[in-house]
Amino acid sequence: MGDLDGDGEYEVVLKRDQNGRDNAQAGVTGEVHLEAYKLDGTFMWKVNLGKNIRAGAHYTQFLVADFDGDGKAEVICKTADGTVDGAGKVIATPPRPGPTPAICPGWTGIPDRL
Ligand SMILES: [Ca+2]
Ligand SMILES: [Ca+2]
Repeated sequence: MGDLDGDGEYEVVLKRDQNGRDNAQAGVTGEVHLEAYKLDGTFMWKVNLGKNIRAGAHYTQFLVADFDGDGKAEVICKTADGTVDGAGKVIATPPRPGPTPAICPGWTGIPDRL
């Protein structure tokens, strides 16, 4: 949780994944999404981390906090080639290698890769 838009009320950021599997289990997993909602349930944005981020309970740790002190929370997470931002744009494209950390202004859902 964090105040993503700086209005003084918390929003919720949650991870939603499909067919998650631990590394001990072989096979392809589904997509991993980070989604932001107002406390009244209003949808704000979704980041689709793409097929190169493995789904499972042990993956995709993320942080929500006001890291730059401007009163609006950012979201930090891992991205990879094929990650789609909250505006529907692919932000991580080949040949940039592998998983890369990104920071996302919480009110936009549009991460910048670090
Ligand atoms: Ca807020
Ligand atoms: Ca901030």
